[in-house]
Amino acid sequence: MKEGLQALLFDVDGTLADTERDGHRVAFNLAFEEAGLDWNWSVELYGELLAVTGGKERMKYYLDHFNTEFNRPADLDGFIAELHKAKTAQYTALLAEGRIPLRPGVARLLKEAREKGMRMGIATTTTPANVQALLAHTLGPDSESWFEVIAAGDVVPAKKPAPDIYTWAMEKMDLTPESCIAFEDSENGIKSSVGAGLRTIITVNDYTREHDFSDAVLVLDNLGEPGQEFTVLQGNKNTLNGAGYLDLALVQRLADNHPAE
Ligand code: XBP
Ligand code: MG
Repeated sequence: MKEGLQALLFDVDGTLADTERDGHRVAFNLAFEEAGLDWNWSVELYGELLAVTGGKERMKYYLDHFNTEFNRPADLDGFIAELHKAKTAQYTALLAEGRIPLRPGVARLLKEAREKGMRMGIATTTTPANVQALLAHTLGPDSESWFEVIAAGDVVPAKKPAPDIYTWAMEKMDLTPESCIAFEDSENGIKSSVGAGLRTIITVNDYTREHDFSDAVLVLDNLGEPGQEFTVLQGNKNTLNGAGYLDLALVQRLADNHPAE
């Protein structure tokens, strides 16, 4: 029997909120300053560093490719781990100040899915504390419970673009790719979700607008709101029936029209 759509799986950074340029990047620079390091990641450099997912992995990539002169401590992994803890503290403080809002349509779609009993999960490369802080400070203290699974950070050996985090989330939810659809923002993200067999809806941001989303079911500038329509960047407009924002009915139509392979 063909399974209908049972669950929505969400990426976090760039998808739920536009967190990278004014959130994570700022937090990294504050942690570097706090540690007395002369490292400073500009908006442009950070765009290059985003090729690597995971903050710890991104700092190592930075040293290997952009700061080879740095006099590395003997325990480099330990040094990076400590720096990353400080960065996470800085980032969650930024979220607590309400500096990073959810993207258009995200709260609306999450609330509709919850009201209509659509199961939800999160599959992200970021640190669990960051997800908890984003949800708490944008949707309220109980919003973490809206998601059956928060698959985040180091819970899997290989981060995106590997499919591991999505596969892990579906295993925990006892779901197959045929009954899920993923929401992503980047090339690393869609490689991961499609690699796990998932149909994927993309909302781009300034860092990812030019990425390759040829495997996406639909590419939008954002999920849209009534009166604040989305722009379709890629996808079959017939399925959209003139819709201007993504609601659950449209997600289900997209899933029905694009059977999982
Ligand atoms: C985005 C990432 C994360 C964040 C930084 O994750 O790659 O590494 O940039 O967060 P996603 P951490 O798009 O999968 O949500 O420093 O906690 O890794
Ligand atoms: Mg992302």
